[in-house]
Amino acid sequence: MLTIYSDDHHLHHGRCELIDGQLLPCFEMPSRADHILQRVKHRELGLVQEPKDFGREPIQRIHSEAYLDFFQGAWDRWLEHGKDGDLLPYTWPARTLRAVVPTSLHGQLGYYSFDGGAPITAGTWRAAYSAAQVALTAQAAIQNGAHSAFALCRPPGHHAASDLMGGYCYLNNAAIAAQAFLDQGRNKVAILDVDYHHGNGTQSIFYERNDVLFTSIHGHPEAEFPFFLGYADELGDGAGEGFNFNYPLAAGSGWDRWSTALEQACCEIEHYEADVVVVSLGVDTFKSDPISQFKLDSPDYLLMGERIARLGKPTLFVMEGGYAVEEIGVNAVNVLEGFLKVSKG
Ligand code: OKP
Ligand code: ZN
Repeated sequence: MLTIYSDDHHLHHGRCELIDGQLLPCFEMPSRADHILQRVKHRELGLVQEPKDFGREPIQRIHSEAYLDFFQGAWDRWLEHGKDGDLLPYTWPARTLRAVVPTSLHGQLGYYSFDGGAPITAGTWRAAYSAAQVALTAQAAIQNGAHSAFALCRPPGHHAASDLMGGYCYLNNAAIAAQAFLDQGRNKVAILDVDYHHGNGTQSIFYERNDVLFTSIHGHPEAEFPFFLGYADELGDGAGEGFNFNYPLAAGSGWDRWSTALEQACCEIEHYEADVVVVSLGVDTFKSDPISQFKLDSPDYLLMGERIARLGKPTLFVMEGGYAVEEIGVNAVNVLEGFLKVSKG
C-alpha cells in the first residue's frame, strides 16, 4: 500500500492544552506521525511518497474562504500584537450570544472555533495545508487505479467543520478527499470514522447530502468529547436523511461491542453501494490511550482492517487520532496490514 507523508507536520507543535483542569503538554504531538512512519517502513508496507500540491481550490470545496483566510492569516496578526505564544480561543458565540464576525483577532478566533483544543502556532497553517495535500495525493492515487492508499495526515481533521476548528483539527482531510472523489466523477463515497471521538466536523459537512454516507463508531457523546454531536438519532437532514449513522458506545467497550457496531456500519456501506470508502483512521480506541475509554488491543486492529477489506471497495485511509504514542504505529499499521491480507488474498 502506498503511503503519502510530509515532514511539514513538524511545523505544528502546540505547547499545552487544558484537560481535566490541568494544563498538560498537547497530546496531539509530532512524534505520533513519526512513530507511524517508522512502523510503515519497518513493516515494508510499500512506497512512501511526498504529497503533490493541488493548491487551495480542493480545500475550498469543503471550507469557506473566509475561514481559510482567517486561519492562514491568524499567526501574522498574532505577531502584530507582539505575541509569540500559542494562539488559543477563549470566547465562543454560545446560546444567548450573537454569531457575528467581530473585527478583533480573538473575537474571530472564537467565531471560527468550537473549543480550546486547537492552538494556532507559527507553522499550523502550513502543517494543516500539507496534511490536506497528503489526503488529496493519496486520493489521486486511488483515482488513478490503486485499490488502497494511506494518507499519513497530521494534524487530524475529522472535528473540523466548514468554518470551525477544534478538537486538534483545522482542515477536514477526509472530507476534502471525499469531495475530490466526487469532483473527479465518483457518485457515492462512504466515510467510515473509526476514531474514538465522533467526527462532528465530517458529519456536519455532509449532513444534508446523499452523495456521502457518513458512519461513525465512537465514545457516547453523553460522556465524551465532542459532547454536542454524535448521537444515534442523528440520521441526516433533507436530501441527506438516511445517510448518516452514528454508533455511540459506552466507556469500557472492547472488541466485542466495537466489532458489532463495525458490522452494522459495514452493512450500511454495503447497502449504500458506495464507489469508494474513506476511513477516518483513529486508533485512540486502544486500551491504553491516555485520553480515551475503549479497550481495543493491538491484534484487534488487524481484524478491523480485514473487515474493511471485505467491503471490496477502493479504500482511502486517512489518519486521525491515537495518543498512545509508543503503540500508535503498530495499531495504525495493523489496520492496513489486515486490509492487505484480505484484499490481496
Ligand atoms: C481528536 B481526535 C481539550 C480536551 C478535549 C479533545 C479531544 C480531541 C480528539 N483540551 N479533548 O478525534 O482524536
Ligand atoms: Zn479521536
